[in-house]
Amino acid sequence: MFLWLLPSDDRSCWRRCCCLLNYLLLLFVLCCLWFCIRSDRQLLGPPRTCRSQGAATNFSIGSSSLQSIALQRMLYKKPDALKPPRSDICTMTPWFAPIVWNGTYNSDILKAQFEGRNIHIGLTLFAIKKYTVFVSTFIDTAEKYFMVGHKVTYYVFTDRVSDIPTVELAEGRQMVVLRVPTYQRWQDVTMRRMEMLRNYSRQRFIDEVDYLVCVDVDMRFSDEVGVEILSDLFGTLHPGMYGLPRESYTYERSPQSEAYIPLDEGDFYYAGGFFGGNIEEVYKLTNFCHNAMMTDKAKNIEAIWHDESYLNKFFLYHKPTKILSPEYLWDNSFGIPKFLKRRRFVAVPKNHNEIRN
Ligand code: 5GW
Ligand code: MN
Repeated sequence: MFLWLLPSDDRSCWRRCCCLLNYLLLLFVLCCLWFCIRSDRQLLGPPRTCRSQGAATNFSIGSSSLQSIALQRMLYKKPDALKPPRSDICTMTPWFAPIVWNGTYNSDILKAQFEGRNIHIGLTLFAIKKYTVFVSTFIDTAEKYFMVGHKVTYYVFTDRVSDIPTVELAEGRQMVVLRVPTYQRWQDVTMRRMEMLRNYSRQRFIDEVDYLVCVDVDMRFSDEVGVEILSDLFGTLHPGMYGLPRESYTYERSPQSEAYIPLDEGDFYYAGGFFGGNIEEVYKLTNFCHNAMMTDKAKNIEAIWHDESYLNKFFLYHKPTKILSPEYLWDNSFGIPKFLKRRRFVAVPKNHNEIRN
């Protein structure tokens, strides 16, 4: 209303100024709106940076749910970046797979990492023909030392279901007896394990367990075997061959065989009596071994150490993500070398003539 007090020229000038100011204000409001919408879109879009570590969070990607691990305050000896925990043995492969020896890991930290994951482990054993005599010692000692505190299912493959003893198991542990065919040739008895593990991995294990541990039955547990062994794919150093040059490993040396490994190749000699991993990896391993055996069989060939030879071929070109030291598969007939601080899983002496006929 003061405008009317001004001269007419000044009035129109003042109006123009007001108009300009209004336009500027409108532009400012529009800019603000545009920025708001833009930042809203960014918030709704996919996260651009990793979530901060430390807090326990559950989130989903596609259909699978991932869980991050939060550790509590713990007191333990600090690792030393300039000093390996042990210098008498090799603890790491050139493809960065740890080799599990006593004194190289802290089981409290590992236990805390696995806590809350509620993992379920399948332990597979074959007791065909007279090998059923080994089952009760195997299970009794496994109850004491194998994955104590975790969910465990023993899968006992046998042709003599009525010979399998009923054993009282700790809470969270169960036994499943699976009837399988008998093969006449003993070589087929050990080799066909791959086929059966392959089939059951696809048909059953994938729905029931997170990890499989596949072992010989003529064994006893005599010390802890826990989550330190678990990894996507693991094998075990053979107790008779860990220190030898590759040329003297008893790999299959005939180029006609699918298990053939040339003299200038090979990392370790892995034992047929202890391997495992997640179900997908165990499926790939057993499927490869069974198919390779069938290809050889069609040519009337059988690798020198049967399933073990094909296992070694697989591990050469599909390197395990973890390797167990011979602490996990020992035979007392090899004595007790100084570097062997624990014997966790040991062969039960058997009368070959008596048990194999
Ligand atoms: C029988 C005769 C000769 C070799 C093996 C067998 C045999 C093996 C058998 O009659 N029944 C049977 O269940 N097996 C399974 O194959 C067992 O799970 C056994 O632990 C595995 C490997 O055979 P081993 O333990 O006799 O082989 P080594 O090399 O450990 O002595
Ligand atoms: Mn054995």
